[in-house]
Amino acid sequence: MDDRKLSKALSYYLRHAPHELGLQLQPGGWVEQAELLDKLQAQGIAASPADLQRVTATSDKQRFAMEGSRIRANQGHSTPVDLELLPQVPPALLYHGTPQANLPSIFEQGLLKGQRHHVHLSQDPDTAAKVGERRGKPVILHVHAQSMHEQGHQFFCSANGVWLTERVPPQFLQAPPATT
Ligand code: HQG
Repeated sequence: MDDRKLSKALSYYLRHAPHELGLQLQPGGWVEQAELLDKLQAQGIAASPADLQRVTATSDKQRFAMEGSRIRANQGHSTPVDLELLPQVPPALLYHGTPQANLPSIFEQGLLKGQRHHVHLSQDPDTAAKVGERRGKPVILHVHAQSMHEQGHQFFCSANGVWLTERVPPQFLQAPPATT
């Protein structure tokens, strides 16, 4: 299996469907690498410890982390798991890239987490643009994270530098000036 396919399989099983492999995530989202490899094998996915290590080391977004004999997805889960993140003070501004078509709903409801555990926010506009591009030409929203924090909203930062919060109400969002 090539690295991209293995990375996708890891994202799927470690973030969304560990039960489909018969895996139970430990606190922090960790699983034993050996157990994961055995269970992947049982699904017809042949991967070696070296494959796991390479995919973890080369993931463009540092999706996975290894610690001792264990591996986890750093963020992006939809399956219930306690990632043991500690609340942190966010930077004044964070960014979120999303297709234009989502804006009316976003400015009505705010940014919602959907299936994920949190709304995902980026530290810089370029990263937000890359996230938004997955779904079409993105608009980069400014999120007034410091004001949110001052008003009691909690922020977390994942091991791979994604800022996470429960919800962003519309009053903390700002769209860029229209350029036509
Ligand atoms: C939008 C990737 C309408 C939101 C990336 C986004 C990220 C609303 C979509 C990570 C809305 C959700 C997360 C509202 C939010 N009305 N649309 N009220 N609130 N939306 O994929 O942030 O490749 O769940 O703008 O790098 O795009 O998986 O979230 O367009 O870190 O490792 O609803 O996924 O990482 O989409 O991306 P997603 P996201 P991985």
